[in-house]
Amino acid sequence: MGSIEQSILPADFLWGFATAAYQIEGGTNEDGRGPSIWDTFCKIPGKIAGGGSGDVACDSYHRTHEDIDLLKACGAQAYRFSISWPRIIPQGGRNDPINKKGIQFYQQFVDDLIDAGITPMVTLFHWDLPDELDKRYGGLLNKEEFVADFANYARVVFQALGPKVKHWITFNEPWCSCVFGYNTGYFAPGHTSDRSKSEIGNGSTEPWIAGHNILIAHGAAVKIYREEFKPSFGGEIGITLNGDWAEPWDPENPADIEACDRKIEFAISWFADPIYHGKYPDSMIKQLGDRLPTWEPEDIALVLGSNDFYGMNHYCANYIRAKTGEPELEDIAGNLELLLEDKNGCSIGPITQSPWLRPSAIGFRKLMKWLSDRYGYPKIYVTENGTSVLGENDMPIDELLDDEFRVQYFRDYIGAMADAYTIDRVNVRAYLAWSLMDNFEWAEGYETRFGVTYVDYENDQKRIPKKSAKSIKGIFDSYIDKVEAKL
Ligand code: PNW
Repeated sequence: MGSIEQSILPADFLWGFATAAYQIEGGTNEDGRGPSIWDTFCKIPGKIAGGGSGDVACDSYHRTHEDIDLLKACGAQAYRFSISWPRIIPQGGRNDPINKKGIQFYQQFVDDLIDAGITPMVTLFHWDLPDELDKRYGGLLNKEEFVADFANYARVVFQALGPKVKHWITFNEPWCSCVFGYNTGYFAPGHTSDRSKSEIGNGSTEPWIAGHNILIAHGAAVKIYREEFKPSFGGEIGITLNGDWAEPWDPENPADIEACDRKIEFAISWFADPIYHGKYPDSMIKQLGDRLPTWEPEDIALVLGSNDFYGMNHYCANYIRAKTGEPELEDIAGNLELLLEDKNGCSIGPITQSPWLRPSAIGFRKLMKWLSDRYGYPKIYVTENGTSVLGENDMPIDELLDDEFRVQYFRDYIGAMADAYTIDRVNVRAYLAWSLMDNFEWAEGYETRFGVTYVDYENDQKRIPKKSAKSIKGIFDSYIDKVEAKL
């Protein structure tokens, strides 16, 4: 590299690992927890690979100390986890009883994390909606009820954990909740227009309604936090959006190049434009017409400016090929195809266990720059980044633990992030690897592993760190600036 200076990350950069309640906790019937839409969804035959559910998962509900030990052994500074709404309010609603035991569980956990020197980052909603709210009024589809119930739940959690938790995430990946929950039916509650998969659902309208309501609920929770808690507790709050990078399938075709921006707009700007610009992207308005809800002045007032930081979940990149005909009614992507290979048959990245995930670290850097340009260089927290490994679940244990593929993924992605910070002036300040341990990978069940720690589901959920668990600290140490002020 000669005279080129090495990229760095700032001295106060915060890094660690992420998980989500339903994916790790288990204990679904314990201490008064109510069912979530995922408990119900997992009971429907054929929805989850291998017929699994989160009933036991990693049993983290009973092993918080083991999880904290893992974090310490990895040298982690932060831990992002989510709160199970049906543990806090088993039926979910604002007039329903609050479950003290649920609150105590998370209070104790936060205390234990802080005692261990680990900064908690809390997600309020990582998809496990109390089932009762879906049955009572249609869950995310009912604006008045859902917003009021989420706001109430958020206030209860801020009150319980507010003095100790300084980093809050309202919603995890609303795109997944809307598209997989209400268009393809791949996730709970499984709505889709495809009657062979579900008796209910309208994939051409419901995703847009659910997304609109999530944004308003996010805005309502942020207003409560800023008005009632932030003045005394400090702290910050934002939403976490998923989004992958897009490269043209044919770089010489202007339609494919244009479709790349449209792809990111349909995936990310759907939520980020209202938050940073107070409106939906023009490309979405054009394609969706009156199926995209319009903003009431009081609603957009809640949403605009509601991020203290941009929560970025990011995994991979795709090649994008524009479709030529009129968009289909059920289209959620922006009238384009997502492909893993370009025009010449070149793969965007190596194959993993997840059909949708092929790593491309340069795409991470490019997307951070794209977001920074569009949204005015916000503070970015990377709230998830990681990979599955092809065939990992079937490997002999020694081979599985030696997950060099995952280590290389982290080297490449963390390096790309340091380049984005150093060269592109992207204001990235935190990074949480997905995931601390193998866990319930939603519709893919337990067959796909994302952990830096192996979980032996056959043997009492025993945890064994993989090579990647031991490698991330060294990667960060090589980038994080040792000297604060060079000015
Ligand atoms: C995210 N896709 O989900 C979630 O936030 C995590 O709970 C999950 O375990 C992790 O990524 C790994 O999948 C996604 O199909 C699930 O494009 C599926 C997709 C994207 C993100």
